[in-house]
Amino acid sequence: MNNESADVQGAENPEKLTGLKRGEIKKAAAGIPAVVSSFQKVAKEAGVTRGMKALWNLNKKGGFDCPSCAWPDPDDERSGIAEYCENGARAVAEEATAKKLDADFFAKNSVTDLAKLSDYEIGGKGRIAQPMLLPAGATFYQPISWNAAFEKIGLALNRLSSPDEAIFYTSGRTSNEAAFLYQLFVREYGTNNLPDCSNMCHESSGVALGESLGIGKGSVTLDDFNEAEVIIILGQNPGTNHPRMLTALQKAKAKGAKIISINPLPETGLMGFNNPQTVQGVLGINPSLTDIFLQVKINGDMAALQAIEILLMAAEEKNPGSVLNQEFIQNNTIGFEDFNQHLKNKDAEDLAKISGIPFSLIQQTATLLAGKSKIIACWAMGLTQHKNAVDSIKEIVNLLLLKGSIGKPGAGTCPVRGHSNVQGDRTMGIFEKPSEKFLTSIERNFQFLPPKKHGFDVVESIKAMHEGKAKVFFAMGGNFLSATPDTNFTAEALQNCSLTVQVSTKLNRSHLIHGKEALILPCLGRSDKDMKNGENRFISCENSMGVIQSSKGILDPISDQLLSEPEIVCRLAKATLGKRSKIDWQLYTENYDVIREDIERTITGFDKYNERVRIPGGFYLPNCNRDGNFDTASSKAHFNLANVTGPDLEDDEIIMMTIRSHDQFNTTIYGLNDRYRGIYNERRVVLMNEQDIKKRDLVNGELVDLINFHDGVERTANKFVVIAYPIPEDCCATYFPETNVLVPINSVADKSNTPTSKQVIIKIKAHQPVNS
Ligand SMILES: Nc1nc2c(c(=O)[nH]1)N[C@H]1C(S)=C(S)[C@@H](COP(=O)(O)OP(=O)(O)OC[C@H]3O[C@@H](n4cnc5c(=O)[nH]c(N)nc54)[C@H](O)[C@@H]3O)O[C@H]1N2
Ligand SMILES: Nc1nc2c(c(=O)[nH]1)N[C@H]1C(S)=C(S)[C@@H](COP(=O)(O)OP(=O)(O)OC[C@H]3O[C@@H](n4cnc5c(=O)[nH]c(N)nc54)[C@H](O)[C@@H]3O)O[C@H]1N2
Ligand SMILES: [Mo]
Repeated sequence: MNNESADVQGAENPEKLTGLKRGEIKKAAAGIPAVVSSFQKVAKEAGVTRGMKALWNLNKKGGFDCPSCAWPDPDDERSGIAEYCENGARAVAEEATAKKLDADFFAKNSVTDLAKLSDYEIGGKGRIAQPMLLPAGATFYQPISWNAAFEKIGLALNRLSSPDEAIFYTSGRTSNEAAFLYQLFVREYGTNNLPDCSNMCHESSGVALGESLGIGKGSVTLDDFNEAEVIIILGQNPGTNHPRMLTALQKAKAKGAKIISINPLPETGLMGFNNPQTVQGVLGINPSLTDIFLQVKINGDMAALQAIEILLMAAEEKNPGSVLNQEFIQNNTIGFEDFNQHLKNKDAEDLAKISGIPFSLIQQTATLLAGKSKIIACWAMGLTQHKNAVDSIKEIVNLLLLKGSIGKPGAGTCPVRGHSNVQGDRTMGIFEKPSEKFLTSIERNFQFLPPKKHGFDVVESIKAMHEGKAKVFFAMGGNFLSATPDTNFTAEALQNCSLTVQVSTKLNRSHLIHGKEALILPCLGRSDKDMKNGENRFISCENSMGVIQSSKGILDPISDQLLSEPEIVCRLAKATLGKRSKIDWQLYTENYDVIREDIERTITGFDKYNERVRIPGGFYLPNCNRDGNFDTASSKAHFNLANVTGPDLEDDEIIMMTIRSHDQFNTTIYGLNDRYRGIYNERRVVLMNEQDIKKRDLVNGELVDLINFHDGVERTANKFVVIAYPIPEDCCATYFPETNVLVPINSVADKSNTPTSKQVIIKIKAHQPVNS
């Protein structure tokens, strides 16, 4: 597995520790320290004036959409003072940084030297300022003109024996306009190889919701939070990853909603929140958010949900009509009787035990839910990145269906998306398995025959490159090497390619672990002005709740050699397809309205796109569930029958979840602290239960090695510090991407093929220094 030449994890000595300091686990998120911390970060990176200008326009109507997460802005309040959070400000600081990497920088720093740095150090280098080429065999990137770069890619693509030998990845920050053009180019070129970060993120939600409810997106709007009676939050850490959600939760609570949190960790934001925008928050008066905390074992969610459902069904039987919404079930669902029978064969107490949650708390939860009818369920990566993720999410749907909690105000599904436009990219057709309907629409509107054969998703792409079946890798954003599983295997896959191309804002490890030749194409970010013919152009995005709104950058780009993503796609298309193309790519680069007109013609829900996107606050896309309809084959919602399954752990095995610290955005590491969890200055840590530490004859603070053994391959991540933490037994947590080396390429979720990043079976042993 080891490839000597690749420093795939960073640092000559990837096991370099930075010096752990421990503090208290915080009782409440945000508050004044968060505001101070965000201002400091922005001022340091971008300078005071540039930084404040960016913050002032963040998430403001007419301003730019926060690049950090996909949580929506309040429909009514998206004006006046900007709505932003500490981590949104940090994401902006990263992008608005005044540090630029030009030809000089690359002439001084070889690829090998840069690869020795940690991800934190690489991320701190700055924005890429001009297109760069790494010629075959070279160790230094060299400047290249945009024309020469496009010509090189076009040649490489046209030289392949089939378009299916190329892979076109997308991360989730790409605008609707860029994404639509990108998939159009890729399909006219002739392949559906369009993997995206969704494959590693909410794919399981899309599959589960599509099959159960007929639409792969969530049904709630932000207003529903104001009417909800109960909000269940599973496998999500909003205090860090969607901080603005805490404001919505706080408002909901003020209106009487109860909050149930299901998580192996007592996450600070869910426990309490000092809203910096309220007087109480400033005074540090901490209203607890969670009413019932169910500290589930990793992947114990389905067991917990089924136990709750059994109790609800039993209560209904005792007192018919008092607990379940029989009318809803009768009129809108199929499979209820089978579901009822299925659960009758199970025992709630046994299930509670499997889930790790005391039965009394399961009973308390069922009692609460029995009397309520407006329930919202929110979830994120703690649910989607498991082998049985699709079934677990369908179990959430089962619960909502029992209560008739879909398609009415104050109730519904809320998969909380990650990247700020990951949902929009899918709507635009970034998908390796496009529907017939979508392809027909492309054919009708653009007079070419798009390929029908499904393409590769992320995991399939890695395997295809590894086997030599795919040879050119093109990434529209992201950091493929570090975000994907099985880092060493993925490194070999990328190194097998004849050409790897990264369209990027900032330097990352995917620029350093590369194909025979490699290109970096620097693009404008969300906060940058996109000037054309004297006009600053806007693009548009879709948030987690299906609202399309415009986003216009306000900062002067750090270099005049950056291109917008739509422009990059158009020039790539021209260089590759030339006269073969049926499309006027030049026109798109001149005027983004033309792109939006073509989106409107091709994709449902975008009527009067150009007009409505200019309305402050944007517009909602249609959502069948929201209207009480289910676009399944039967036109009904489906109950799903699943059985709790889990890995049988050997005595010395433990389940590891790979999570985000407070100081990172995915593979971009802002800092070395995880303030809310009381962990400072170190990322190579493993959070363990006291009993599990004892059982292995280890002690708090000891150095350990982590080992995974899957498919006959040993994967190791060495030198981590043990942290005793309130996490259930047989479970441990580490940070992503440091432990992606341990996530087996073949360990994926059923149906969605998502890597099981929250369910990695490992052994933990006292650290063995190399050469000893
Ligand atoms: N600041 C910041 N914001 C971000 C990101 C970031 O990296 N930094 N990333 C963005 C992206 S792309 C995404 S997808 C989202 C991710 O947002 P989250 O999903 O909140 O991110 P994770 O850190 O992966 O957290 C997973 C949570 O699930 C819990 N968990 C793990 N396994 C289980 C389980 O089996 N059951 C249950 N019930 N819980 C479990 C963990 O304890 C943790 O609280 O955030 C987005 N926003
Ligand atoms: N073990 C483990 N692995 C995981 C996860 C996990 O929880 N555990 N989470 C998964 C999830 S949910 C996701 S979404 C993926 C994330 O996977 P990716 O989206 O591939 O990774 P990011 O770290 O978000 O990408 C960061 C890079 O994007 C580039 N970038 C930033 N903004 C822009 C822009 O506007 N345009 C362009 N072109 N480039 C830009 C910068 O160069 C930056 O270095 O990781 C997945 N991997
Ligand atoms: Mo994500």
